[in-house]
Amino acid sequence: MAKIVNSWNDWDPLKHVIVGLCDNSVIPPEEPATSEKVPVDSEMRGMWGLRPLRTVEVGNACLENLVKAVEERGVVVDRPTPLQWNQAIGTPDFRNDSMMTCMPPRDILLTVGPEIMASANSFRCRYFEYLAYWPLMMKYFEEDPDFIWTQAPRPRLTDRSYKHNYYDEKITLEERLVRTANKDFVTTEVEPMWDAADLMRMGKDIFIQHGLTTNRTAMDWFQRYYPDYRIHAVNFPGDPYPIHIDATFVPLRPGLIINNPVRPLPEEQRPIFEANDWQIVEAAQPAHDTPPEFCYSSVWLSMNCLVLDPKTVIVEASEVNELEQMDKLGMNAIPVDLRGAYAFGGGLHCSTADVYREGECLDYFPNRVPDATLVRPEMWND
Ligand code: DAV
Repeated sequence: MAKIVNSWNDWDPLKHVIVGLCDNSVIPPEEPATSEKVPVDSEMRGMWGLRPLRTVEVGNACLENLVKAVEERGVVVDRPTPLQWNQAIGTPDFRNDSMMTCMPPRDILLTVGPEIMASANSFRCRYFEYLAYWPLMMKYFEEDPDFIWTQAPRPRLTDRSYKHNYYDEKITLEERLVRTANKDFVTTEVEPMWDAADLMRMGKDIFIQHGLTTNRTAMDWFQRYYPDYRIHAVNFPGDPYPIHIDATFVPLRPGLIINNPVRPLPEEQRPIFEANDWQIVEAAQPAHDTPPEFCYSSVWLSMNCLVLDPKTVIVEASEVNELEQMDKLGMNAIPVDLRGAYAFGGGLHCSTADVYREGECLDYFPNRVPDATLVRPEMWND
């Protein structure tokens, strides 16, 4: 019996990873959670159905580039088993005309040490996405006696889980930013809802972005589920569509984070980083002015990199500014052409989910200071 699953952060040496697949991917129909997130000026507004086959082929070819790049460096790669995502689904609480994809595994699978947990996504179209990973989970379960296979409490996703009329065609960007700053998001607090890509794992500390896809109740749930870890809530008021932390606040190695310059971490949330010698530097400007066709992520996928070890990082090949910045920061940057996969839900980090990184659970924040980000501060008063 072998040790298959182990990962405590995003930078320890990567040995085993899941890379998504674009097969049968669908642009999902509007639903309460998603009508709020497709930017008003996006060509994807009001459009749904199977993605054009040519784009699926290009996306998969890009993912093959990534598979090849990591395999050449000794990383074992697993792939999900896609479902026929254009099927309609139903539960006792809702019906939806289709599912979505299994391309960004990072949104679905959360690895914490020997545990992989399937998420509690707020999008109805993603309710059954975890099934694409179940064959792999069963394999890890058979091979690794210490693997902990978990499913977070399943949200009901009734209409009560969303604010209605949250989205209004006439709302200006400024008004949207005011909402974000006030932490006024489409999801309500009637149950825990979260995407795994909203969590940044740092050993004993887990930082969670409060935004459109992850609510405060989820953070409270995490603090009770992981009583030995410190759960922190962060938010980024400069982002009009805050979804996932990995194009906003990205650790490269112990002590170094790149932060999206238009989505800076608010001052009052910085002391925990400053007291522990974590440097927060502005990420380089994206090389592109617009996202590629049929893509609902922002141009900031430029910083959505995959760290292979504290000295080595994979960066998208066309992101020349980010490649140059990595070099300046002392990282050996490997370019991989992945832009053709962006439309399926993200960049290099999104496209993957950790199975095994060397290393153990360390405390990267040993200096305790008053910390406005703690979800349950009373648990950590020394
Ligand atoms: O900037 O659009 C994309 C993150 C996808 N996991 C953005 C966030």
